Amino acid sequence: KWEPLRKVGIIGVPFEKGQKKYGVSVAPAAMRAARLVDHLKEIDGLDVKDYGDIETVGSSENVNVDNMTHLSSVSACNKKLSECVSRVLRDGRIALTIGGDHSIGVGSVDGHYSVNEDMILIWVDAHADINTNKTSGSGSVHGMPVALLVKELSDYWPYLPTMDWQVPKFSIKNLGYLGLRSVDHYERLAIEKYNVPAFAMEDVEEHGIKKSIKHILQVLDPNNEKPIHVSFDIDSLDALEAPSTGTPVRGGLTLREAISLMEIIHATGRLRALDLVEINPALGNESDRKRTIEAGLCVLRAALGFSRKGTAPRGVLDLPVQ
Ligand code: Z70
Ligand code: MN
Ligand code: MN
Repeated sequence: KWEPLRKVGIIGVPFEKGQKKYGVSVAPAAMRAARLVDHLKEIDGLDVKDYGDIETVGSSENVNVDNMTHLSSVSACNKKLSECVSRVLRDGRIALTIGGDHSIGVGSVDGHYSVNEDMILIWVDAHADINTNKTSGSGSVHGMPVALLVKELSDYWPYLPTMDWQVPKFSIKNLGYLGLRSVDHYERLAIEKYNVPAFAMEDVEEHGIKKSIKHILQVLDPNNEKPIHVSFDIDSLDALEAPSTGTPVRGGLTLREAISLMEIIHATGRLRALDLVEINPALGNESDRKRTIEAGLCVLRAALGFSRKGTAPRGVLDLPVQ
């Protein structure tokens, strides 16, 4: 019943105020300079449209919420991103959001939820990003997007000025994790309290990547009927695969595992939104930067239908004769 959607819309989000290091905001430009659009157009039958970058500068009010840095900037950027993701989806395209730090998951998922209320969310990350401002050790909003999104945690937040546009409606019952290996104590408590299917690296180790993602999909959507949103933090990959990121963690997914994961997601035919976040081209040397961007491109291409075994030319039955 579901056929992969062969149209994609790219949204760049040059935003980095959800964390403290300079450079994540350069990633959309770095990905485009690495010929992101051309690489995607090379995928058989894929129609690619670049919607450009979200405007991330602009006056932001000075709101003060305890242990939550740059909230008004985060809010303003995400509001615009949410509207843009909704527009891309209404145009009949997969929404591909290139961050930026992971605080932009708020706008991306919010925009997707507005169009597809039955969506499920796969958070691929070394981290769970489900802190509130009470539980966060850093005050950085990129560690909080999941907690901002899910309705079950809305009572655990104070009133957040500038965030009135975002009413958490997404249920934590539609969330799954993959790749975890750096989870804070209260994040673990939240995962257990709500029984979130969470495949940490030790689970990937035990079951393998294919069974891990298939299990998550089976739990969240046993009838194979729901649109899928994948929010992919590049730090889910091992630090050797993707060194140019703000919080590299050793012992992560190999690029092959991530490609395999994305091939399975693609094969469902239900991928409707994909975020790629936390690539920081300003960190590491030239080789690190190149490797990280290439890894990101490989992950995107696999999600959007590139086949490692190759594809024969469409409608052609024989080799050309002399
Ligand atoms: C920690 C926090 C985080 C990424 C770090 C870390 C969160 N749990 N996410 N790097 N990508 O500060 O809340
Ligand atoms: Mn993250
Ligand atoms: Mn992370």
